[in-house]
Amino acid sequence: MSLTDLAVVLVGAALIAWELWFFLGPRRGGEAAHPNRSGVQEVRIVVKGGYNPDTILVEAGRPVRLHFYRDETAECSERVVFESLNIDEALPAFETKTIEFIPPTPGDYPFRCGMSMLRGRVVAQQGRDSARANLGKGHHKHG
Ligand SMILES: [Cu+2]
Repeated sequence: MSLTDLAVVLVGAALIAWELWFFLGPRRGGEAAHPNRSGVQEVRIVVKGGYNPDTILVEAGRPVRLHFYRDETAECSERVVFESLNIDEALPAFETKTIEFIPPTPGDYPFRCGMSMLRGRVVAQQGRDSARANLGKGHHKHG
């Protein structure tokens, strides 16, 4: 094996590692919704060339209230669609649109813009403790 071959192999391995981190890593992150006094799990999401945060951790079977603030006029983000929940709503520019639903079962509830270019998801988990436990498993706490 020549030195060039070795370099190619090493670069390839690094790329694979990065891809694994990129696609699997962020899954463990996300922002946990904070339940208000009546137990509604609320999160504010800023829409600007994407969704921030784009991963929201909630407890399944409890109401979720997402406040989408669209901080741009770009056409791309003018609708938000939760296909699995039959939600398709307009997001007026520089306004907050509140979307409320109850994720019936644990699992992923993806959302996207009208053209599927911007993406995010609500991750519903069983019980609030598991949502919290999961939060701690981000990249900062390895080893
Ligand atoms: Cu779009």
